[in-house]
Amino acid sequence: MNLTKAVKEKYKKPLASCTNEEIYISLLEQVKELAKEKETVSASKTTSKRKLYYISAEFLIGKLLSNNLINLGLYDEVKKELAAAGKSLAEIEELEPEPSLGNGGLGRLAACFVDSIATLGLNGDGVGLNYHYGLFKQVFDKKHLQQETPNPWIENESWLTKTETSYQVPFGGFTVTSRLYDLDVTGYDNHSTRLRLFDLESVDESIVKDGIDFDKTEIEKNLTLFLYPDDSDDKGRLLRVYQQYFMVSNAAQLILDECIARGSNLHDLADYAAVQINDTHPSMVIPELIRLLGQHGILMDEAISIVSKVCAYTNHTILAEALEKWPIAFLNKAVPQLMPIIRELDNRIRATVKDESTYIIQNGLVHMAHMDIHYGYSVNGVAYLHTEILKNTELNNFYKLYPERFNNKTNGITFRRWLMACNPELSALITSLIGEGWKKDAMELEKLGASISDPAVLTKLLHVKAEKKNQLVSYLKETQGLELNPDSIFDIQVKRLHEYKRQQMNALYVIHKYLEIKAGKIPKKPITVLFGAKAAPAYVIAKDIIHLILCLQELINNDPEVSPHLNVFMVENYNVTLAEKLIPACDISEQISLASKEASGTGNMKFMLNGALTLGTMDGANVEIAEPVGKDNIFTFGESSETVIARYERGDYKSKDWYEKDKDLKAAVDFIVGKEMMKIGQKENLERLYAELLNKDWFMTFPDFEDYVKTREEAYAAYTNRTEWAKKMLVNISKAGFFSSDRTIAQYNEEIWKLS
Ligand code: GL4
Repeated sequence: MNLTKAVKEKYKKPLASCTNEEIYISLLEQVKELAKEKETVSASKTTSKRKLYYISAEFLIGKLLSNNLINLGLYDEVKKELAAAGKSLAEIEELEPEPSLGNGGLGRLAACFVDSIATLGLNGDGVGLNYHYGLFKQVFDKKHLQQETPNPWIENESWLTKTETSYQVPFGGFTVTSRLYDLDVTGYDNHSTRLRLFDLESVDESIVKDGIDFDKTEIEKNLTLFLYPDDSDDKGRLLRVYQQYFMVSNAAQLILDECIARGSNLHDLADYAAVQINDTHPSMVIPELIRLLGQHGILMDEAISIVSKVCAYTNHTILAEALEKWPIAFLNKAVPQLMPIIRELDNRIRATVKDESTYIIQNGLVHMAHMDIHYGYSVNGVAYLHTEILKNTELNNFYKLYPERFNNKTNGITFRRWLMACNPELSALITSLIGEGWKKDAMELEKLGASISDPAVLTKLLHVKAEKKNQLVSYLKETQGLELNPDSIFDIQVKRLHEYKRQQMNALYVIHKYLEIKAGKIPKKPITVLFGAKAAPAYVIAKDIIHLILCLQELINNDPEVSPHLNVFMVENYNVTLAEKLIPACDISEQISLASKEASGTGNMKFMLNGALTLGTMDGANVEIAEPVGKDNIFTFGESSETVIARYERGDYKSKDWYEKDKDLKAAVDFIVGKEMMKIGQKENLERLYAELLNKDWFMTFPDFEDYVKTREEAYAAYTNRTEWAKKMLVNISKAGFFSSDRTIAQYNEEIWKLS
């Protein structure tokens, strides 16, 4: 790429005289062009007849400029060219709006997967929706409460390319016309694929008012306006059904069109297509494909058998709230054409299976996951422990029916974005030690083990960490006005706000530490506790937890007795862009979910890869991190998933009993409604949270509190021995190779998709 020449042609002036906006637009055009070329080359190289369609309601892709430049091998070159003209690539990157087309881990996983599909040169596309607004922008108001505002990302110049493809999508009573937009996804080193995002041309952004409110009944104007409209009411839930059907009907039409064009007679569809159903949001693709095959003259028996060889399902959670069950009345209203097919699918199960708990339709509700499991050929969990819990507990009734369908695919992350792009300093150090091979074969990171006793390497590693901390300090100062102490331990918890992830337990620790310092017990090393999280707009307790943290921030950082030793910050509007700055700067990675509840986690992997040590429960992929790094290089605590599951089964958890027993815990909990907090915070929010913890604490923070405090102190003590700590960092980095999404995708391909 020759940027100087490109801007000369476009703006008739030298690079040095262009504004950052002009350069950004030029770069975007150039990169799009190159990605498209790679796309054509990749497509012509593809040998497999079977093509993967990874259907997902979320693709949390994040900013694309620097990632694309890295994948195209142009990053250093462009950076130098810009620097020579007195321009900063970092400043230009800031201009790009982030496409936040996902809520959290599930959407980010889908984005990592598309990157790996491209990198491995697999014949596959991602298929989803082109939301005009990503997940809301989070704003903290003067009362220390979260407010939500719209988060637009599509500008005149964007990564999207409008295509000629358009379909009719029939709903009960009306039909809409779709439009496909493609977004080229570059893989590392010479490959590329596409994200195919369907939109509705009649969407009207002007119906959004008062934050993120809009009329949820005007489907033709709102269908692709927002990622997951607030589903706390029935109108929101019904809109979700419309969105999901719009997504899968378009996907199914696209799949059949493409397969026919590539030579399928549809009877042999399974030779041409594999569909991965990412969580239950795309589940209606099963009856929709059956319906469309029927329109092509294929009878029900055969259509069902074809679709059952095409579709595979990934389960991402055991939380009941996320296992979708739609009222029959909703489906009858939105997609009446599907209900007879769904009934037929259910009747076939009723005729052959005794266990009623597996039926698709129960008590007027359609269980989407049940349909996926009966009529898909594969069911996978996303980490070893999660899959075991599915098999033995949550989906045990299905496992007994179809043991051969169940398999595990432990999640992974793309090392291009989560190391090469966000931490070039660490990447350079790694490359200087073991060469470039790790960029394509992440398992080569193991070679770092040879440097474990090399003091020069350990010093360099600590330097890189210090540099990333300094960069974060400047960034948060400039963008959010936060004053962090770079010479403190950075202890970070960033992820969606949810009670099972237990940010409230971290906050209780902060209170405990504050009280200790007030009582004269000063930590050896200053501590900075960082939070980043959005709470779903209708999730009341989650918002109360944010309120608690913001109040603690106000109290602690302004207390001259405490703030030299302890600081607390909640960054505003946590998103992928911020994650890319926070993760490389982290010392201690908080992964403290209640054992059994975090299906996998992927943040845990990103932190480990960047040399942070995990402080975590034996949950999700933490279990698989703990194993290779060994107990000296991770800080684990808390009850096991077996203990937790057994306690839920007994149903005898009473948080008050624990509160009465543990005086430190009691003091921390009482502090929430004490006079210091009441001066800063809102009585209603603090009292509600206090009552929730004392009377319910559904995610059992109290039983784990004591061990959490003890283990956290051990981690802080270990930090003071810098050489030993650097060794622990290096072990973590060297054992991170398994968590590359390239490995995950290779396994999906070998064991589920079988593309070639
Ligand atoms: C999630 C899980 O909560 C998370 O543990 C997992 O890493 C992620 C990707 O598999 O999927 N499930 C849902 S729902 N949202 C998630 O982030």
